[in-house]
Amino acid sequence: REVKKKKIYFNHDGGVDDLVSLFLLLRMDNVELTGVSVIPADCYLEPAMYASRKIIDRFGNGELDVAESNSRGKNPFPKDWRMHAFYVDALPILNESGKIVTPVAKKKAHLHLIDMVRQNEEKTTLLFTGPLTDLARALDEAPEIEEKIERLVWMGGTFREAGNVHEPEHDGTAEWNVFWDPEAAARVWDSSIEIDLVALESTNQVPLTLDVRERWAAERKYLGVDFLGQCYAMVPPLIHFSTNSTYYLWDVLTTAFVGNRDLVKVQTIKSIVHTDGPSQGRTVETADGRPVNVVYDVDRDAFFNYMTELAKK
Ligand code: AGV
Ligand code: CA
Repeated sequence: REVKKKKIYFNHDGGVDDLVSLFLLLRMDNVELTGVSVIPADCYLEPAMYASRKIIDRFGNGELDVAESNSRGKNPFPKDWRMHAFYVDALPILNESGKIVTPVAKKKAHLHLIDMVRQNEEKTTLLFTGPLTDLARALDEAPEIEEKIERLVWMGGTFREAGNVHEPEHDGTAEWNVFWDPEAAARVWDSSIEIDLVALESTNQVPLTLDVRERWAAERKYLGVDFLGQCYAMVPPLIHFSTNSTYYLWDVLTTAFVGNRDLVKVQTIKSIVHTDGPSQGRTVETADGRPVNVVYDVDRDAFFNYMTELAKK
């Protein structure tokens, strides 16, 4: 029996978990990817574009193109993190064929997004795992697409005191995807789009740990599981305590939520986005703020089973 497929447009920023998310989306039989675009936030654009196109070549069915973003942020990501896209792009699994077939889209990401939303009769779900700049620009350019957006599912923000930005002139209360372009997040908050949020605290139950790595190593005879293991070999796991470089499955949880909402529990929080000063990029709960649906609890084992089973298919 045919399952009804959700139409998903995916905009990501080339991190290890962004690229793993692309792979998993291609494996979901209840999802139809209508478009993919890459924003050079937590990555460099060229290797992230190559890696995305190679992942689609290897694991997709050859109908997609990938759009480049020309968006620029306010606060650049640390270089060490942006380098990760080079490592994924260089994986032998993605370079076996020696060529890239999936084309680069003619239009830039925000215009590509507008086209894909307009083109589809059905409403599109937007999945964003980097900053919201391309969506903010799309809404400015074509505000009428709002009605054709089913919802936005975003990895971004935190409602706790401690964020993950540790930079000069900042107070540490922001999450990076908001901090890169706080005004873009504020622009999207101003829209009437339904927002599902995987915030920083939503991912506390899904750090990268050694037992997870061992599981992927043990099952590496499956090409897709080997790919997960290779990707997560590039980033530091949680061992004794969490540091600023410890890796969580931030974007993969967000992507899994699109495929299977039963993995998590959500609660609605009203909030605003700080756009200036030492708290720029902070999302704060406020009585008269705009509602967002925030993931507050994850079935950790079900989540890891879900992503690993998808990888085996
Ligand atoms: O803040 C989480 C976001 C997610 O979209 N990114 C990484 C995920 O793709 C930024 C980030 C925070 N801490 C990081 C990050 C780290 N230790 N390494 C790389 N990126
Ligand atoms: Ca990301």
